[in-house]
Amino acid sequence: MSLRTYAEITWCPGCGNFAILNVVRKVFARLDTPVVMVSGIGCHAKIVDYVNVSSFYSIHGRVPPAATGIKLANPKLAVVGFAGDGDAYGEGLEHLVFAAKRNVDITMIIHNNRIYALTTGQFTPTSPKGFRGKSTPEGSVEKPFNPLELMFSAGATFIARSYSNRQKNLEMVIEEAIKHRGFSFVDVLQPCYTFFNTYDYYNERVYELKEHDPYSREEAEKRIKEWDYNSDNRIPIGIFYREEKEVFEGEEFEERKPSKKQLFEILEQHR
Ligand SMILES: Cc1ncc(C[n+]2csc(CCOP(=O)(O)OP(=O)(O)O)c2C)c(N)n1
Ligand code: SF4
Repeated sequence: MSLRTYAEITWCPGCGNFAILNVVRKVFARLDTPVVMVSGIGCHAKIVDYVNVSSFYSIHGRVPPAATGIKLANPKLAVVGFAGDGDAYGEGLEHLVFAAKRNVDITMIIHNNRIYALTTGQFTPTSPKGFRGKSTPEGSVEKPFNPLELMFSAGATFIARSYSNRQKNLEMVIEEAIKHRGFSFVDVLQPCYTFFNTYDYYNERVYELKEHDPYSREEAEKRIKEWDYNSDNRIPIGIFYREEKEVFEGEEFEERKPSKKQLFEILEQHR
């Protein structure tokens, strides 16, 4: 099952999004669970047009609430959100933080090209200091934040980073993230060939985590802090942290959820 669609792919040649698409199709084809994709707005978001599964094109920064709604309405679905770094870490940061805090069972895959690409290259919260783009022609004066550190504090129960140019690692990470019960977060280093070509930079520095215990909070914190998205340190990829914890849509939520009959009565009252 290739999961291809008739839509013409309009990403630039060399874009890191092609590898993410390739991996996502492979992983989805193996899943036992029906899957729904939810996207934000940007180059990354076009991915929903290229995979033949149910999908919802949401609005800029609002992938987590849209995905949460879908999951609560039908907990049997695997709900996978695709967002850009501008989308998830800029426009809609609070939604990402609260989805992690609630530990709702959705997966968020961030196409982190470290710019707003569709709008031709403005700086985002993960652009390095000194980044020159349309909105910072003389170089950004701000230092980036580390999204993994943020997700760790917010309560995400699965935290990973991968690189679009390491497809085997990306495949393993995305599959594990979807299978994890709870909020899964995957930051994918995805070079934008046109506006911020970081291939050489990552190829020199990226390495895979080995002999790392993702169930240890201390270990995870240490590895997460190894690269701050600004320094020239080596860049670990893989699963940094995982934890088994009660999910938002668990027993307590089920007890309070109105039945279908009650929902129809409420709708009737508001006719
Ligand atoms: C609420 C809102 N603000 C701004 C825009 C304009 N806009 C469209 S795409 C985009 C950039 C998206 O960047 P990112 O989320 O990083 O995704 P990428 O294009 O890099 O994949 C912006 C700012 C919008 N569509 N909606
Ligand atoms: S502008 Fe950048 S992120 Fe967008 S399709 Fe082109 S290479 Fe990819």
